[in-house]
Amino acid sequence: MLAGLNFATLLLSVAVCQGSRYKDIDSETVSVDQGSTYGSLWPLPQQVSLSEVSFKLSSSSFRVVDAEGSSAGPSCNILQNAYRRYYEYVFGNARKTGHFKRKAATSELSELQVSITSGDSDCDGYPGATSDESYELTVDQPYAILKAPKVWGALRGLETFSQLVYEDEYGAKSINSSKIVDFPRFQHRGILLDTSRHFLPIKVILANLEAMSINKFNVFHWHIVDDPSFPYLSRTFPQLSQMGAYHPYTHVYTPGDVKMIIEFARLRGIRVVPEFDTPGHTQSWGKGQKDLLTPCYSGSTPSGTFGPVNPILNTTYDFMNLLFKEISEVFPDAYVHLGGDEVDFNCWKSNPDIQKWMDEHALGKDYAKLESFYIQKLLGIVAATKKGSMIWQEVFDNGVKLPADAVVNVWMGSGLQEEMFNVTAAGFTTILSAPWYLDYISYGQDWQRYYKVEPLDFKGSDAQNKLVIGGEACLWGEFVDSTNLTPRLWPRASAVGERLWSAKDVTDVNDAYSRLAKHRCRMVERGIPAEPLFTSFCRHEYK
Ligand code: CP6
Repeated sequence: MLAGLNFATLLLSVAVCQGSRYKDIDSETVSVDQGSTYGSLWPLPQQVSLSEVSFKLSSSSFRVVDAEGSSAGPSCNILQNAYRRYYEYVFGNARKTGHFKRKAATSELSELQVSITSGDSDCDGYPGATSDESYELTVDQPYAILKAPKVWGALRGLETFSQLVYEDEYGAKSINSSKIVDFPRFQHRGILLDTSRHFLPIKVILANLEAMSINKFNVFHWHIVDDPSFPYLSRTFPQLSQMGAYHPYTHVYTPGDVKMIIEFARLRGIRVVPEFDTPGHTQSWGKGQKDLLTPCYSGSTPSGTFGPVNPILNTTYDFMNLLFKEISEVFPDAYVHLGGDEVDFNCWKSNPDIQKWMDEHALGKDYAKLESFYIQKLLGIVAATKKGSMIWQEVFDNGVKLPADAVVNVWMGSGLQEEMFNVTAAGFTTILSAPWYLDYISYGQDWQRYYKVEPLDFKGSDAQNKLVIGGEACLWGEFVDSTNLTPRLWPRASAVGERLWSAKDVTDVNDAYSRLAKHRCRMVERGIPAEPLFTSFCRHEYK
């Protein structure tokens, strides 16, 4: 069929169809790179002063070392690991042998000294909701100095240092004398990946954690299970993945896999917040756990299909108790995401036992109340494991009495400002996802749309603004797997990264374009297949 079609005609008709849309896209599209005074820095640090004075960096003499008096030493894995990583990134494609002098020449920078300035470096811990990521970087002779209260800031500063290094035509590395003072505008800067719609191999997850650290993201929101598959291998309930995963051995995350992902993330200052979404989005759970889901009825007989988690059975809560106890032990983060989104009430409506129970408990026909009853109990179960809860906005909207430390994840685009206002007026912390659904794709430079979002663009008080702790870019998994996930996410998520890290007034799209195009090439050089912004080339193309 297709072979018979004239391909040129096909293309032409597509172009004509979209004709009306071309104009406004073109006016949005920045096609001339006017250069940025800030080189390739991304996200832009809070304070940057760069001088014209430049130093050479030689792969044979340059070292990253612990400064004297640093509270982290050679036993700090996070730093030692990062020193090696960034040395490789800086000199990765430089000629290795004999080209440079062993001894540093006068115009050479010989060392980056890293100093952790607070008594406890946090080196042996996990990053958390209040971790300090600030740092100060001074590049001058005879050495550059990176100071940070905690290792987390040192990680961000090392990334910035590596972004200041540039290459001359002969491949020699240089860096300019500079002074940077930096800290994030928002504490919570997340990426949501969905491993249920498609299984994502460990390698893909790790590559994206690496890309996250390059973009100064610090939360991996792991939407690990959902309707289509249950890839989490539970020690307590192994039948969940045995029956519910796409494949019981090849498409699961074993305890060892999960450990590896958490450690890889920790070394990059990234929290791993798992989401076990209930009571909706749980079709795959039902395959391995009998009586967990509500049987749907057609008329007076069970139809053979199942709905959300059954909220009226004690066995449901026994199960959740054990599962969330395990989760609290497997995932070290102080928060677990409980979902609570998009619950379809039709099945509950059809089921006579649910009807009867609701009558007995004076809930009438209010299914949002039934959902709230369930979530309320689940919040208690999670609180008993000493964890905090994150939940999607519906849980707040339904009037559930939330613990004071609950985090409300706002994802619905309509009525967004009002929702942000209401959640913060009620005193809850919130993270914004609604404008950053990166699974939506369209023609042109949609990163600019994500870039232009201002999270505090609702009419709240200062106290309300403080409750907006950040945001998340979401890449839901229906249309992505290991073949296309990384280029679809990067550099589009980078736009969100700068919005969440940099100062509020960093909004110049032309300046951003120039820096982001270079930043994207840097990701490509580092082995991350980030897609192009527009017509361009990279000095070192993806191999
Ligand atoms: N899966 C889950 C999804 C979505 C949500 N939850 C979703 C809904 C609407 C859009 C994109 C994603 N795929 N579990 C909502 C939070 Cl447009």
